[in-house]
Amino acid sequence: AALIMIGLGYPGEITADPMLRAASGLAGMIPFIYLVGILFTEFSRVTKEQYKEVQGLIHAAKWLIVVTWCFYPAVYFFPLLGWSGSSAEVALQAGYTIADITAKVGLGLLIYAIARRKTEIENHRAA
Ligand SMILES: *C/C=C(C)/C=C/C=C(C)/C=C/C1=C(C)CCCC1(C)C
Repeated sequence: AALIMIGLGYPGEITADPMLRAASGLAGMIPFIYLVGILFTEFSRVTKEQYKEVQGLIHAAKWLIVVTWCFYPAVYFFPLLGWSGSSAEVALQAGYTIADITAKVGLGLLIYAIARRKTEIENHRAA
């Protein structure tokens, strides 16, 4: 679904035609909504199977993914609001960069925190 989402969004990203951008972006929204739905249900299901001490962190990871992923289509649709030229391009690239840093670095730190917490719990139980 992620590959299909990127594949559908790509033609709109490299065109100057606003109609193609809109159609391509809307088509990409279909697998996106499917993915976010899966993320939500699966995260909620597996969170219950984890130690109580890490459930809050996993919950935070779920929300970080959902919120940061919504940045991408929002930024993608920027140029369709009638904004054009170099400032629109800079806004677009800045938007994607902020989304990338938050989604990747933020999620990486949360995963690290979850792994540490679980290791602490398991070491404590083994001792
Ligand atoms: C680290 C990179 C991440 C998390 C990238 C996520 C990208 C998306 C969620 C992209 C979504 C798009 C749509 C929903 C519509 C079509 C255009 C895209 C590909 C920007």
